[in-house]
Amino acid sequence: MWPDDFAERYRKLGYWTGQTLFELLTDSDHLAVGDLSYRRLRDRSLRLAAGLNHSGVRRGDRVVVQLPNVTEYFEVIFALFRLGALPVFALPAHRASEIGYFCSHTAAVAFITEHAELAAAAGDARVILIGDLAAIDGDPDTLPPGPNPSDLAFLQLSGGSTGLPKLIPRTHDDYLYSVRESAAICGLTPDSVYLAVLPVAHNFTMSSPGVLGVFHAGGRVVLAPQPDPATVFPLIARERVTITAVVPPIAHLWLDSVSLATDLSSLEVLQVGGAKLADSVAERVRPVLGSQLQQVFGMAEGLVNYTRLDDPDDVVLHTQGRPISPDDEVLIVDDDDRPVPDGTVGHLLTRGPYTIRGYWNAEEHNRTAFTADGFYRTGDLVRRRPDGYLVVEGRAKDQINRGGEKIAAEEVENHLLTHPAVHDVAVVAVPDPYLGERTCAYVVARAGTTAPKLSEVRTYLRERGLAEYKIPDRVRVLDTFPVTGVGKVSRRELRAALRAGAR
Ligand code: OOB
Repeated sequence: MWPDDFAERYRKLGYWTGQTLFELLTDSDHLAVGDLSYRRLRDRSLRLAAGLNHSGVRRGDRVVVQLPNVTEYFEVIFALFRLGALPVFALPAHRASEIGYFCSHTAAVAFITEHAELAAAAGDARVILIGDLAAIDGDPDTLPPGPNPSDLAFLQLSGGSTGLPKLIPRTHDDYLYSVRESAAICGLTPDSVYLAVLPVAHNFTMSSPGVLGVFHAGGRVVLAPQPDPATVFPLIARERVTITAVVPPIAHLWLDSVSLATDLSSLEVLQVGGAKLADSVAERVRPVLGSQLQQVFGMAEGLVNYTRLDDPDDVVLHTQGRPISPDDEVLIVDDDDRPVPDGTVGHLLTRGPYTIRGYWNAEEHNRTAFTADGFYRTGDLVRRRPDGYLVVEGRAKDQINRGGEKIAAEEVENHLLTHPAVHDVAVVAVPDPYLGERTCAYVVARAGTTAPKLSEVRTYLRERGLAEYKIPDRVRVLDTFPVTGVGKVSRRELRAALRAGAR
């Protein structure tokens, strides 16, 4: 993790305060989430922690958690935080392929899910279905000491650009710092009511300021089972929601559906992030919803940028914000790692008090994903304005951003390469007016076979247990792949060439 001199500095500056995430729960009778008060959530999490501990879950153990937006999710994560066991945050959309990998790669002791059909993928991990949780109960007085604040708190998933997803190790200290500062930047108070629309395990919903930011402020979380206007608008009206966070396509959909709304007058702030928000959508937020727009450009690896609530329109509408911390170091460099002047587009590198110094157990990958002096190579192409605000201009990583859902091209390619009729494949992003990007698989058929059609590709990948959002939207068949200069192209270059051609 961080070198000692950095850690010492971050402590001295008061960023790392020596608390653990479990300490976010107080004994207040104010509602925390759903119908659970802070006190009840705390008591229930302690009993669950004791029960899990009794059945063998220990400090440092990994537990893959895959739950939808329900109150049990909170009981589980706070129980694990109390024990010092590490939740591995899977998304509800993940299927056997991803779950199997998370369980085996982390040697997880348990897998907590609502999907009984994924049990077989868990391997040696004990499967705990959501309905079984209520019966796991123990005496909190039997609990062993909890984790240290500098210990890992959980493993978050990276959007990924390689064949297998990388895991992001976050500590109690570093995560709490980003949570506290985010809550302040977003003006959260005990009167805040936050609607969790995106999956609660995503970094945006969890900590930017997310559900944990709300708990820090003593506010209330309301859970949306789905993001569609028919579900969400009545919830906003009934619960007097003050702030929520969405990806651009959901913002777009809400704006187009506002005639269905009864009363959105409580909604003070609409946060939009996860993918680039088009100016044309940004400009409609205040006139149509009556809410302040806040752009959020963040990453599970750490760095989060926000437009501030009192920023002028020019900043809020046309930038992706500025970093949380005065000690977020932002470098914008050319292809040879030389800094470029403000206003010039370059690669964004960053390091700071809540940005990881390496992925979990991925030494080889870390050598290229981080610089020698510990900067994370985000893979994003940005421009810095003279006022310090960042504008996202594109991406250098082999990733598709499908409306905020991240897809590693290589991961999908590796699955398709196992198909008997596929000789070669390159998966690229194609522009889409609604999602920003969709996925196209360019396929070369194996000699003597016919390349699989879209429907076959989709069925094949589903059967391999790949999450639905990673399944290509289009398939294009080519006789051969274009080759450059020396003849042999890496798939990386090929993806770039096809991406350029697809636009
Ligand atoms: C958030 O986190 P991740 O880890 O799912 O994805 C991070 C990547 C960034 O590197 C960037 O490529 C893209 O998502 N991204 C944006 C963006 N916000 C994220 N690209 C353009 N404009 C934006 N506003 O997506 C995430 C984590 C915390 C808060 C918000 C988003």
